[in-house]
Amino acid sequence: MGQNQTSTSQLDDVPSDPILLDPSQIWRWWEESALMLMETDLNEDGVVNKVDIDIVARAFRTKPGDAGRNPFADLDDNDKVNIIDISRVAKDFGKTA
Ligand SMILES: [Ca+2]
Ligand SMILES: [Ca+2]
Repeated sequence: MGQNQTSTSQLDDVPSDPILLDPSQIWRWWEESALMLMETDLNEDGVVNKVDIDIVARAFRTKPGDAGRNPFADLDDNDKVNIIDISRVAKDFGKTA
């Protein structure tokens, strides 16, 4: 009961009544979402998929200065490419810009 709310929106961050929103808020939200997408869309083809996971996987366990180091693969900027970075891409898997 009451659980049957398959709403049209999967965008939980967006207030249910967009008409009340200031347009600048919508833009800010949109820009933030786009930014998040770009972060895990490592080859910037507009979709987060296996290719992007491969990019992180290839840089796995690299540190700054290592061969194969890819700064973009270090998504949380802790100077290590590890499972946390891979899981970030995995979380966005299938998303499109
Ligand atoms: Ca991609
Ligand atoms: Ca990292």
